[in-house]
Order: sequence, then structure tokens, then C-alpha cells
Amino acid sequence: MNPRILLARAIFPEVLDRLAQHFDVTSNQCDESWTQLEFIERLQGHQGVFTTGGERIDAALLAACPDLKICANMAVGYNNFDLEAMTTAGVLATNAPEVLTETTADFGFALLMATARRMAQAEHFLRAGLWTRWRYDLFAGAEVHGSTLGILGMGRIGQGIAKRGALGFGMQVIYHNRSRLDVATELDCRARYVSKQQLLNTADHLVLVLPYSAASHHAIGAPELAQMKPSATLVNIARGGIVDDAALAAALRNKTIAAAGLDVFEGEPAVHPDLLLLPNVVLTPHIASATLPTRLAMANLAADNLVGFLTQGKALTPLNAEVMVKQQVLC
Ligand code: 8YV
Repeated sequence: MNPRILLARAIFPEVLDRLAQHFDVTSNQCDESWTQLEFIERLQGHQGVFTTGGERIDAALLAACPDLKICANMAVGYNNFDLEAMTTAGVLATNAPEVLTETTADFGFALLMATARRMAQAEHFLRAGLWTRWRYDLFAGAEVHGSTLGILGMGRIGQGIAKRGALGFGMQVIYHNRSRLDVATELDCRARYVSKQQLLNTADHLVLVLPYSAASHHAIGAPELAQMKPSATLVNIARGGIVDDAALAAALRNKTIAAAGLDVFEGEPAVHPDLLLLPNVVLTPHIASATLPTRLAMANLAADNLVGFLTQGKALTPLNAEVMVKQQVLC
């Protein structure tokens, strides 16, 4: 009998077809929204689950789904996984790194540009029929080329943004990270390591690309925003919860900083109502990795992990590899 897998969300039909060659698949192609309880009920009796970053895998779910062996996330971020509980329960966790790096870095830079150059605001103005004549300061924004780009969280995506800024736009790149990069990587990205305070004080444009965890919750709140330049822009393509959205709305309203570009939100898809009313913020619905080739590559990587692990005991991108090793020993 083939292993049984559950797809928590609608996915590319070709990925579904591929998975169906190896598994008994329970799909969700009509993309129903499930409560956590409904998700747990549907997961009963399945050995694998294909998640997309929004489905919570925690100790209660694991206790209720004893047949589960692998959760494959179609996302590089995995803050929807309680990794410790999964390891204790002997359930493999996998994510989808690398395949989205350049696409997400492109989007981070695009959001920076749109924010600094006030593109969304200007477009709304034009569509509203308010453009009657040229004016010297009409939607005058902040300079991007030659300015100082700050990056908080210097993983693969942060490095991609650094290279775009340094090589394409002649920006001075500074970064802060839990651990400093090696010299060769710093040179490759033309990036200089600074303290978090220096980063906040100095950056003209600050891009957040750090993973969400209890430690990074509200890494940017009122005290941090107060340390930024009044002319600065802030871009968050990482996760909601890294920024205190209420504090950010206040800072944008009071002109503590000039503008923000946000792709992720606390409690998304809900958006803090104050942000929706502000003109100096560009809002996008968590689409940083959204090109069809990249999303397909992410889905295929999650599928490869399911096939590899459930048919041969080997996943490509495990997050708790010790579970994989244990299963291989048992086989
Ligand atoms: C995903 C992301 O689109 O990979 C991530 O961590 O945030 C996005 O690329 C999202 O998580 C849903 O899969």
C-alpha cells in the first residue's frame, strides 16, 4: 500500500500528479480554509503532509496524529513548525530554501524602490484623476542610488539584496546579524558588519530579512524606530511579528521615519487598520517569492522531500536531520 499524504492547500496540478504517482493523496484543490481542529481531523491516518507556511504543526497536533512521519513546508521560513516538538515526536520537518533566494531578493529591492520613490502613492493619485499638472516636488522621494542600505538578517536573501544594492545601485551596505559573516562573504556582498544600533542610526533604507522566532519578536518596535533617521524607509519581507505594526503605524503617522514597505504583517492576512489609512506605506500581500517558476520550484522541492523521505528515508532539505538518521537506522 502506498503511503498516504495530505496536501493542506491547493498546489500546481503537475506537482499533485507527480505526488499521486507515489502516494495516496488527499488533496485540497478547492483550497478550503480549515480550522486547526479540521486540519488535525483530516490529517488522521496520513504519513506525510504538504504545508505552505500557514499551517501550525505543534505538540497537540503531533499527539493527535501518531501516523505522521514528515511535514514538508513549501516555504523557507518554518515558524509554523514547533521543531522541538517534531523532533521529540520523531517527525521530520523540511523547508524549501535556496530556490526562492533571488526572486525574494528581487522583490525586497522592488519594495524598497517603490517605498522610497513613493510609487504606490503616486499611482493612486493618478488613478484618482488628481494629476492636473507638473510640479517641482510632486511625489519627490528619497534617493536610492548611493545611499546607505541597512540589512537586518544576513542570510541568503539578505546577501542577495546586499549585492543588488552595492553592485547595481552603488549603495554603501551595512548589516547586522546574529553572527558575523566570514570575510570572503562580506567582500562578495560588499557589506560591512555593524551593531544593531549603528544599523538603525545610519541606514537610509533598512530591509528586514531575519527569521521569526521568540527572540526576533518585535525586533523593530517603538524604541528602534525612534533610533532611525526621520528620512529613512523600512522594508519588511521577513515575517509579521518582527515589526510591532502598531508602533510602526504611529511612527509613520508622526514622521518618526519617512515610509515603509510591508509584505508581511502581524496576524496576516489581517492588516493593522492604522496602516491601511496611511499614505506613506506600500502594502503587498506576502508575495515576495511569488513568480510562477519560483513557486513551482518551491512546490517541487517540498514534493521531492515527501517522495525522498517516504520512499527512501532521505529528504533533501531536512530541518531536524537527526529524525532522518534515526529512521534510516530503524529501516
Ligand atoms: C511563502 C515565505 O510564499 O518561503 C517563505 O518563508 O514567506 C514565502 O515565500 C509563504 O510562506 C507561503 O508558502
